[in-house]
This record gives sequence, C-alpha cells and structure tokens, in this order.
Amino acid sequence: MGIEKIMIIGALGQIGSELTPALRNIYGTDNVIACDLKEPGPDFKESGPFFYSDVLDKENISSIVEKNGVTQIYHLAAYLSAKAEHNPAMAWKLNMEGLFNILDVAIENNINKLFWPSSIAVFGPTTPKVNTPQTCMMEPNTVYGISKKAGEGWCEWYHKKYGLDIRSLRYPGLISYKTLPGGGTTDYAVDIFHGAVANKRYHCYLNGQTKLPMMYMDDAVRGTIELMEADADNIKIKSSYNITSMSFTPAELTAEIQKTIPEFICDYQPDERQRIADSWPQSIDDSKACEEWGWRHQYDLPKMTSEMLKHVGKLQMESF
Ligand code: NAD
Ligand code: AKB
Repeated sequence: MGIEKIMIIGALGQIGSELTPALRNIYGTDNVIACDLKEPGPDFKESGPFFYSDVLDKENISSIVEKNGVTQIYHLAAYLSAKAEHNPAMAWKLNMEGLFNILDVAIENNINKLFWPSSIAVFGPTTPKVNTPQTCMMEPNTVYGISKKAGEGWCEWYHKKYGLDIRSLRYPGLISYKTLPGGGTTDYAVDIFHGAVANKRYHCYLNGQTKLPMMYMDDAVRGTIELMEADADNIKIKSSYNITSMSFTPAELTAEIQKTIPEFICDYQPDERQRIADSWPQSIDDSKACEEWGWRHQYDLPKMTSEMLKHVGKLQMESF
C-alpha cells in the first residue's frame, strides 16, 4: 500500500484538535488534511494543511478528496446531545446528511478506510444501565441518540452493500483541556476543572449522583488510531464498538478534585440535560473491543483528574 492521505472533517472540535496532531505525528504533516467550517486560529493554521469546508457541501468535499488523493477519512462534524435538543432539524440535517455525503464520497473515490464516531447516546431508558452490553435494547430518546443509532445502521449497510471499510467507536463523555467541548451533556466533566482552578467553585447542571461513562482524550485518540490501524479481519463489529475507561458521578469527581484543592465547592442545579443523562448508561461493557482489536484504557479517575488539574492550571497561568 502507498502513502496514506488522511482527511479530518470537523478537525477544530474537541476531538479533532487532538486527533489531527496525533495523526500528523504518525503519517506526516502534509499527509493529514484538516477541514472545518470554522476559521482556525493562527497556530492551527500554520501547523499543516487546512481547508475551509462544509460537510453538507458534497461537491466541495469530493473535490478536496480528488485533488489531494485522499485515502482515509475521519468524519467528526456533528451536533452533540444538548445542542441537538435545541435545534432538532439542523442536528438531524448535519448528523445524517453529513454522514451520507461522506459515505457516498468514500464509495465514489475508493476510500480505503473511514472513521465515524458513534456515542453512548445510542442507548436509552430501556437499555440495561450497568455494564451495558455491546448488543442490547437500544431505544434512544434524544435527537442526537436517534441520529447516532441510525448512523450505525447506515454504516453497517454501506459495509454490506459496497464492502466499505468503516470503523466506529461509541465514545463515552470525553475529557480534555486543549479545546472546550461543543454542546454535550457530559461537558460538566471538563467545565468543572476550569471552575475549580479559576474560582474554586462550580455550578453543576447535573445532580451529584448522576453516574456516566467517561474517558480522557489521550485514551480516546490512542483507541481511535489503534482501531483504524487494526487488521481488517479483527474488526468484526461493523456498527460501532462499545469502549470505556471509567465511570463516576459529579460528587465523586468533586471529591477527587478536593484531594488537590480542598476548598473547592461544587453545587448542583440540574437543568434539561439531567433528562438526557438519566437516559444513558452508567457503565459500559467494552469486552468486545478488548477481545477483537486489543483495546485497553490507561486513565482512571485519579490519573485523569491529576492530568486535568495540571494542564488547566498551566493554561490559566499562561492567560495572565
Ligand atoms: P465538536 O462539536 O467539538 O467539534 C465538531 C467540529 O465540527 C467543530 O469544529 C465544528 O466547527 C465542525 N463542524 C460543524 N459543522 C460542520 C460542517 N457543516 N462542516 C464541517 N465541519 C463542521 O465535537 P467533538 O466533541 O469533537 O465530537 C466529534 C464527533 O465525536 C461527533 O460525531 C460526536 O458526536 C462524537 N462524540 C463526541 C463525544 C465527546 O464527548 N466529545 C462523545 C461521543 C461521541
Ligand atoms: C454528549 O454529551 O453529547 C457527548 C456524547 C457522550 O456523545 N459527550
């Protein structure tokens, strides 16, 4: 096989801003093309090829793929859960039409491999909440969850009909410090660190006992690349793999932060995101990912908390 040329759509988001440099380290800066609807900051712009592009503009995406000889696509552009509930029509359009455009561009241009992320949002109130299995009752009741479940079905269908090598992970809530999250229900687990470091205070929009599956971004980026580099024969699940690292409640995360910042206070003012969180699993069974392509998480709650406090603290020092 020749040199891979990788296109990342939604490269300026929470995942893309960390996945892009990680892929550039492996495949070479010029072989990883970042695309987004937003204008990048000067650092990102200077760090490698960038194209302003809208995933809903199929012709434009197709021409970038053709002109640059793209062989792999990572499609990350989507409306996340909380934002999608406020704008269901736009969320459905972006999450579904965007995916169809990429699936079709992939077929028309003989793309070798496609990555598209799903989410724990595919599960719903009738799903077993603890150690949620790979395959079980899935009746999501959010716009976002419905779009991710439909997306998983379409990925399987494109694989069956066209043999497209499409790989996917059901990410839990992702925790990172480089870019703020983009409108999800699990965002509190990032915001809380900024509140703790800046003001020693945080108002949490979920109640203290809401347990959700979470993952530190380093694990998510490494897992994504390992999935994409795994031997195709090992990727038996064509919808999307369960993966996880840890599960905790806001009260447990607060207690972990208080080990370093004892004065930190978190209070709880649940809003409409509580309903979304209550419909999702508390913990995930990721044994299929472990067995089939060797997934192992490296960050637990104490290790993630210590990394986040260190990096968020550094960012706040630099901003003075
Ligand atoms: P994000 O909202 O931080 O980033 C999305 C990026 O897509 C943004 O930079 C945005 O400008 C761009 N974008 C939006 N509309 C676009 C369009 N029409 N054309 C091109 N780009 C467009 O999202 P994220 O957190 O990085 O998530 C990426 C993917 O991972 C999404 O599919 C999301 O559902 C999935 N996911 C994320 C999490 C998480 O916790 N972050 C968890 C589960 C699944
Ligand atoms: C969200 O909260 O919407 C995302 C997700 C779990 O998909 N972080």
